[in-house]
Order: sequence, then C-alpha cells, then structure tokens
Amino acid sequence: MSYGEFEDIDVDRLVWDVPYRERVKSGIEGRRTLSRVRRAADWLQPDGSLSFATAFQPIVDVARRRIFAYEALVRDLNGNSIGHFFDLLGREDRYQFDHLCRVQAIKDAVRLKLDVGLSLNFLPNSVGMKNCSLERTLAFARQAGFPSKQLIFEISEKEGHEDLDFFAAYIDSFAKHVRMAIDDFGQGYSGLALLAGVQPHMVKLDMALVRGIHEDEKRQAILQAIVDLGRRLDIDVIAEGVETRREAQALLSLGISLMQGFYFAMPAVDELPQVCFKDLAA
Ligand SMILES: [Ca+2]
Repeated sequence: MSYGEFEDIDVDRLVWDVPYRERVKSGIEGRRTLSRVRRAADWLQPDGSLSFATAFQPIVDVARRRIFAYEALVRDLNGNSIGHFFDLLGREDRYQFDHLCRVQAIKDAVRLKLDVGLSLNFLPNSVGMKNCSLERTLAFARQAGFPSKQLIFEISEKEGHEDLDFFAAYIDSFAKHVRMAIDDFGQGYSGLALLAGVQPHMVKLDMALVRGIHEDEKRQAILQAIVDLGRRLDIDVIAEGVETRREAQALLSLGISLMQGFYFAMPAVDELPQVCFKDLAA
C-alpha cells in the first residue's frame, strides 16, 4: 500500500499522542489524520495504542434494577464526542476507523473486566468490506478473550444502505451468532422496511422519539405500537436519550424497561459508570 505524500511519517508518530481535534481543524490536517487512521489500521496488530478513548454508558434494565449492557462510544481524550471526525474521512477510512473504535472498545472492556453486554456501533455499509467487517470485529473479540455472547452490534440507521436486500440477509445470518440491534430506530433510512427484512434482537428508539415522551400523547401512541410490535416479533425495545425521571416513568408505563441516557449515567472514559437504582422511576 502506498501512503503517497505521507511516506515519510515515522511509524512511532502514528501513535495519536495529542488530541486530534487540533489536527483536523483544516482539510490538510484532516487528510493527514486520515492517513494516520489508515496506517494505524494496518499497524494495529497486536497492540497499537491509539489516543482516542472509549467512553462507556450503561443501558439499564429499570424493572430488574440492573445494568443490562454498556454502549461503547468513541471520544477524544478530553471526553468530547468525535462524530464530526467521521465526516472528514473518505469511504474506506471511515469504515476502518469505525472498526478501530470497536477494537479499542473490546480492549478497554477486557481491561475494565466488563461482565455484562458490550454494545458496539457499526456503520451499515461496512458489512461487506474486507478489513472492517463484523467478522473481523468478532474475530478480534475472540482473540482478546471477550465472550461473543456479551456482544451486541448496533446497526446505525443514520447511514443509507447501498443494498438493503444484501444488508438484510447479512444481518439476519449474523444475528444467529451475536445479538444485533437496530440503532436510531425511528430516525433513519429504512426503519420498518429494514425491520421487515431482518430479525434483530432489539431496536434502540431514537432519542427524538423519547424526548418529552411524558407529555406527548402522539409519540406515546407510536411507542406503544413499537412495544406491541416488539412483543409480537420477540424484539426488545431500548429507549435512548432518557434525561428525566418523568421520561423514565412514562417509558416504564409503556412497557419499556431498557433505557439509556443522562438520567441514569453520563458516558465516562476509562471506567464503567454505575447507577444508583434507588433513585430510579421503578
Ligand atoms: Ca448507538
């Protein structure tokens, strides 16, 4: 592989040792970072230390008063979201970086002795890509000694599917081996069409459907229908973006027990945030 104008970069400098926010201010810096992503991907085995961080946010089972899983979120070293960084990357690099984030999350989960579910995001169009597919993430988990039964893959609905039939078939076959969730449900590209074609284990309701649910009868009716659908299809429903006790109470009364959001815990870098259950809505 040729790295063109970046050939002269010292491999040791590939370690992302300064917050890359500083480096991606301009397009040129973005391209430089992009190249580092590509090279770091090649260089990752067995232990490339990258300076982005994994933040963990609990997904809580309110009725059972336990933590169901932790979603791994990628953050810079100051704990800030780096969603904008994906936009700076070209197609292949974006999926490579997405894969790197999952690899880092698994490493961190092993180190932090995470013993519940680990929910990992992936961009849907990475499924057929050779070096950043789900298989590769799963293989890394096995290699790292992280049990695949603890893994949950969240399929983002924020990106359109290039081939929905292929995607649905891929997801369906994969769901026989690892738990799958449709992420951002209600916001994204294919929603019900995707749900008609696959059998995920869970759907994660987009926060736009959840926000202010306690005072919005129309959205209550929509969520009730999704909960009923989930029961019929044996799909768990998770509510994201829960920020207040009243939202949590309303969701619980709709039959949604799995919740995630600031009301329960902020995402935290390098630790597994705990939840104080006595303060919850149940
Ligand atoms: Ca997610």
